[in-house]
Amino acid sequence: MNTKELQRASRFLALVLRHAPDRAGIALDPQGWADVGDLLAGCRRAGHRLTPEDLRSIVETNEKRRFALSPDGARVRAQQGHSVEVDLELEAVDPPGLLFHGTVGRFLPAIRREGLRPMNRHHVHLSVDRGTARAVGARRGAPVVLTVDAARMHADGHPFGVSGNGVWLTGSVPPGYLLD
Ligand code: HQG
Repeated sequence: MNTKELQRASRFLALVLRHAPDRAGIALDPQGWADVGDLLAGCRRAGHRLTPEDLRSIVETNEKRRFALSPDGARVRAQQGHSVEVDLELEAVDPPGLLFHGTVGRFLPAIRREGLRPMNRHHVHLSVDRGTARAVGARRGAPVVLTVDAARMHADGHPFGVSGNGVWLTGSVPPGYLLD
């Protein structure tokens, strides 16, 4: 596959492994893993002629490390960002004192009122640095970076997890923990 085909295949994999496994005619296990053989067959049926080496290359070169292969290479899953029900079995971990969330101005009134909600995903996504949060917000327009008092949230009993690709995840952020 050339670079362009790999990029298209990578986008298709994100769709299948996070949101719509039926688009490749496969099912995910409860932890979000897909059998590599089934997935590649499903990709072929959908017009993406991926070899196992193409898949490995996508997993290894993806700029956000969106996907992970199981240690034996037999299964693959998205590291975060799901809308389908999966249990990523994230360990509860102590977050850094502050975490950041990138959004856009038009969402601020609702965010100030309700706090950050996971919307279509399973978790609110938070970043350790402002730059990453700014880039996340910039997907939608002029970015606005919100600062989350993660230390106080954690002390108050809100669990946090961190995905294999370094995205901090929590169920929701009540408005009182937004510092800006
Ligand atoms: C906003 C990408 C109104 C929230 C990125 C965001 C990230 C509210 C949008 C990952 C709200 C949800 C996740 C409220 C939150 N009222 N709007 N109460 N609470 N929002 O895409 O964080 O490329 O589900 O600010 O890099 O933008 O997919 O979340 O704007 O890591 O790998 O509702 O997706 O990674 O949007 O992005 P999303 P996100 P990938």
